[in-house]
Amino acid sequence: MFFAGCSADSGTENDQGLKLKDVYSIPIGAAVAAGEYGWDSFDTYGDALMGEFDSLVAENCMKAGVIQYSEGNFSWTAPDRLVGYAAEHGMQVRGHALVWHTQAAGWMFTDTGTAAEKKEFSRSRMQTHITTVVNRYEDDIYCWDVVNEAISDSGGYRTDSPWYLAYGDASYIQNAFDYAYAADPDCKLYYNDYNVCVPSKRSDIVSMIEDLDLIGSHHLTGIGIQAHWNLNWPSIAEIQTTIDTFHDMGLEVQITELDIDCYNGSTSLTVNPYSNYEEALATRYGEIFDCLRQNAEEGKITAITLWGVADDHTWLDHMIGGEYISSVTRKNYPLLFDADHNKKQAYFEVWDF
Ligand code: 9MR
Repeated sequence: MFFAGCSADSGTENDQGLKLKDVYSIPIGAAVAAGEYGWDSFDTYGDALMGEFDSLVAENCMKAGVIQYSEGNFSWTAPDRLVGYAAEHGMQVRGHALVWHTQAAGWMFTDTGTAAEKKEFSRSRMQTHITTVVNRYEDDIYCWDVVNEAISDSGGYRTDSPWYLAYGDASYIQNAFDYAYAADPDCKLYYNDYNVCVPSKRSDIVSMIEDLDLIGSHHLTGIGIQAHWNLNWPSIAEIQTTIDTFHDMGLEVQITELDIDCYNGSTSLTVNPYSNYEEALATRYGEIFDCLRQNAEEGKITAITLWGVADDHTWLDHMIGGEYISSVTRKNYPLLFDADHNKKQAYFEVWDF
């Protein structure tokens, strides 16, 4: 069901008591923290704001190095809280992420032994990890980002990933999908990446899917387009080409980590006020959601997830010109709710069609 004709100008969505999740028939989600690292999205935002969404993904608490911080020791508290909240509020949950070079569990790798022993050391730990985590949330999680960011920005596989190094090749990707499928054959299994709208990286991802036969032999269901975008990039045409490329391969496509860097990748440390960006951000969200709505109607994308709820908690505050610097804070305004949890002009643009 699509609420064609909804308009923020007429206040339609407020009059009808509708929420963001009512804009389209596909789930609209947000990345949340469930207490890990001291931040709790549910307590911070409350049910009213969380109720704008009908899908959740863990910002950090389900990543390998966080959820299984040492061998055999799992940190279930935050992920259990997340899936519990979702169940209580009728929300879907995306799983993020089983195999990734960042926030990986260091103990899954070894420096000792022959190449074959190193590979087996990591392979068996990957299998146990995926089996344990996917099994536990079999009834709660409908899709997993099985492999995250395996392609390098400079071309080809990310060969400095600890997973690639442990295996000596990209076959860890095939294993990861096979183990996830074995643990829950009904789960949708995704490959997730950023910069997917860069033509060369997009075609590297296509090559990976074909070379590793991920669709035919390893249960790949879909592609997650992370969508860490900015006010100017990528073009709507490039977004459309990206969606079409994977849809034409027979894959599901989801927008998995949408946010907009108002500084457009600049390295300047100058903090500008939100008012500098309010209109441009609203226009940008408007054109992006016009595109995504069209693709949702055509069945080409099956979910949209924002990487956060409101501007008071965003990784982009520390992302300076492509580099994450935790010691530096440059306030950014990438989401649909402001730092005080009010709806931004961009929020209303999402409704304006
Ligand atoms: O938002 C996450 C941030 O809190 C973590 O410090 C960071 C660690 O690398 O990961 C961030 O989330 C990333 C996501 O898991 C994968 N795609 C890129 C996201 C932003 O870095």
